Amino acid sequence: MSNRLNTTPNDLRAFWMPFTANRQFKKEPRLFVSAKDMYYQTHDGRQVLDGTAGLWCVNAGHCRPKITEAIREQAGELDYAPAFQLGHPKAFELANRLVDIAPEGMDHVLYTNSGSESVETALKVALAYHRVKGNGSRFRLIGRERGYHGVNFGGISVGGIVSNRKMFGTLLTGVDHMPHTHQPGKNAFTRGQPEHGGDLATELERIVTLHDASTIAAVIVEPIAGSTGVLIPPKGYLQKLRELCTKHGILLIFDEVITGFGRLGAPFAAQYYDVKPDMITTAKGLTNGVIPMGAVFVTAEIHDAFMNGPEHMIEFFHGYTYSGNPIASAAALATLDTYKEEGLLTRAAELSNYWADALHSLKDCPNVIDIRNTGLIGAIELDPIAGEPTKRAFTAFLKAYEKGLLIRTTGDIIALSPPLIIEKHHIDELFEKLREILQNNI
Ligand code: PXG
Repeated sequence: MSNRLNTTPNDLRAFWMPFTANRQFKKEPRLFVSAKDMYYQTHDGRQVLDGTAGLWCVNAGHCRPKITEAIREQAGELDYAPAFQLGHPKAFELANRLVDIAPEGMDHVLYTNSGSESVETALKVALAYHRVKGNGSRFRLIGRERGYHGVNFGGISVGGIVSNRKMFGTLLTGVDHMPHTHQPGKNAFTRGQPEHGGDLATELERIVTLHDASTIAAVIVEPIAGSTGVLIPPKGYLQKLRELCTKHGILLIFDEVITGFGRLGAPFAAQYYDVKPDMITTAKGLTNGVIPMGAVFVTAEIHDAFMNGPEHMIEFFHGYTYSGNPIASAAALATLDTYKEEGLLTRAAELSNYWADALHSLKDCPNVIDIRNTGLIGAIELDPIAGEPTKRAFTAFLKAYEKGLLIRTTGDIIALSPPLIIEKHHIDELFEKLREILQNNI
């Protein structure tokens, strides 16, 4: 007898949803059916202000005509081209356009389909780079507690979120972690970079002393840790990491999957903080979240190290069926055009003071224990309900959705990252709604 679910088209059971409380959701579904600019429309006909740019990705706002049109046209002109040993013009054009806005020296791009794949790609490039340079003993990868680098095995190994790791066996070997930099006791309610914690970068020196630099390939960090609740780097922290990596011949990878493409008011966090990594991983805002695509930026030095041996030989044994997919490339080109035409890669810098004022005005709401911000990112940390961690923030999420506001929560932290087209009146609307929710003693 078949054990198939007796499904009808609107039955919700078959789809096992990602990072979702499936049973709660399916009792009270929340579906978006359309979107335009700053707003979603729900299945029950309500407008919801997008306070999170989807999942940190819709930087230019929703259903932007240029991007929609580029996808439509590309689908009718060249739908797919093999990615290995063949190409198509837009993938090359896009790589050049990306290199143009990247920090100086980031001269080459490898394509992926997601942030998780960008991370795996960067970690593999790091290991292979040392090997082609004759330093094959550099096999260790260093991440950080509370780091999020996607959900594949490399990413969860260097990542520092216990629930994303504990179910999945031994993970990658040869991985170590630096401590995270979140010190709410010392830094609560800081605007921008916290004063305390820059010295935590010297923990890398301790790890180097333990393992020896000759065994370490790369350090990977998010310049701002997003998924674990918006942890802004303390003053001097990233500079110190750079200094130590250079001193010990270790590659520094910035995972900019959320900070890339204008979130902080510069194209990349590397530019915003004026610290140059050896690789940058990206996805999300690359195509405005519309088509899955990621990119890994590497320096000429890394790229050139592989360009040896007979010319008919593949230099790097890695890549995806959809690397540089034509429709994704067209979407990304149109996204970059939109960012450029509307000044979106630097717009967060213009709005960040207004944003910070509105955000920090919630300081007096009940149960708010910290507020932090940079660019168009904000976080409100709530005091967890005793014995019921995450519940207070999840309640805020549900109430916000009812009130027509999309927020994101992680643990008991509310994270905000609106589309970069946000106007001041949207900022007012967002924080008025949030104040009403928080004042109600959730
Ligand atoms: N690195 C970083 C720094 C990320 O933030 C990934 C890698 C993985 O990307 P993909 O495309 O494989 O999902 C991410 C993803 C949130 C949230 O609300 C953050 C992410 C994804 C979904 C939700 O904090 N970041």
